Amino acid sequence: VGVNLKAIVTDAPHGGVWLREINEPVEHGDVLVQTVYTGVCGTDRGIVSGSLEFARKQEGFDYLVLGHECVGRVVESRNSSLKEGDFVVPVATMPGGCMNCHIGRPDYCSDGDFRAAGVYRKNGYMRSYFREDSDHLIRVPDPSLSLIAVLTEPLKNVMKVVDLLSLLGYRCITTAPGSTYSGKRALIIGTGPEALLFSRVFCDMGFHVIAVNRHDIGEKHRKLIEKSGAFFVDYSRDKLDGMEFDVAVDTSGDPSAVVYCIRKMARNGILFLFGTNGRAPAYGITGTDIDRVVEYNIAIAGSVDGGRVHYEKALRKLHEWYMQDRDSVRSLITAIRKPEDLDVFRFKEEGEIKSVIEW
Ligand code: DN4
Ligand code: ZN
Ligand code: ZN
Repeated sequence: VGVNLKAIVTDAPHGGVWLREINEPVEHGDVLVQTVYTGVCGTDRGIVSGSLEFARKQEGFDYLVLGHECVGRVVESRNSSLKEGDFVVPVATMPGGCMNCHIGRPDYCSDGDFRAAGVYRKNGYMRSYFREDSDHLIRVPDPSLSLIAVLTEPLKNVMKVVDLLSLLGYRCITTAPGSTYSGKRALIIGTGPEALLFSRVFCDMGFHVIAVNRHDIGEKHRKLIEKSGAFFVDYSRDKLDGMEFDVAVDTSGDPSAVVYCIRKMARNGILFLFGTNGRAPAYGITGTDIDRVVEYNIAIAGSVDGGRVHYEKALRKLHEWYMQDRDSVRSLITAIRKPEDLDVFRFKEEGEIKSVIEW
């Protein structure tokens, strides 16, 4: 038994992208969800271009349905906590058999046996309907958030880093008086969607935030960064001489940017590595850099994905932003497209922050 669906599929890990009818076998899950919005990000583009080598099809399928950033509407539910018409965000990473997966934290999977919707061994959400277990669905508290809730998945990565910041902060006193981050400095490398989300969350925490890129960015883009309370600096022109940072987040995956961060860290600073770019050129780290990391107690931590708790925190954060100023959070979504517009997977439009597909 199966049902015909419209879906955006790829031939992982080789790439390519097609909109086609699929005959989906009946999946497990107590909730049937109609897809409403899916977000497109660099991961989708990497899979489509064939450069994300870890992408894999779901077992038994000759395609991978794309899509991990999603908002859907419940059309049928056998679970009392979700009812028809509710908007939901699916938790895209599915646990395997290790202990971290058992406690619901597949983002810390210790043997690689997890599955990630739209990326790794599990069909994603870029299809008209999908069936899911209610434990993997988070209810959107207010229907007016249905569009911006598509930012929940990218924002949950930021919320995990915020948790890690407080964990690593236990090493010594790293906060300002009153246990706030007021006046502490944060450096964000990059100006893409993740960088903008990091900037805004860190501003909310009281940090003085500088987001950098190695070239100038458009006026509109810069205004958006400034609206969140952060500053933009083109660090190919202004090296930020004499400035040190308590926290830095790299969203570029570029070794030269990471070495730059190390050289910019203040004593007891924490550097998060978040961006990935296997194709970026090598860049040498020096003995002086290592001396600084040691002498200054600099913590360097990689962070990937997030747990259900971070999806929930992200949704609450989006709600808070929406209540403060609905236009500024809405302006992060720069294009709404149709499933037929497959070019969105091949090109990043000038000025794009987040492109969304409406189903
Ligand atoms: P993105 O829009 O590609 O962001 C990368 C940003 O870094 C862009 O603004 C780049 O600018 C900028 N950039 C590149 N090289 C440099 C450099 N040397 N100095 C300063 N800026 C630079 O992607 P995103 O915002 O969606 O995601 C950010 C990163 O996180 C990507 O590497 C993703 O693969 C990764 N990611 C990780 C997770 C996870 O760990 C989840 C989602 C994404 P320009 O080249 O566009 O001008 O779970
Ligand atoms: Zn993504
Ligand atoms: Zn695991």
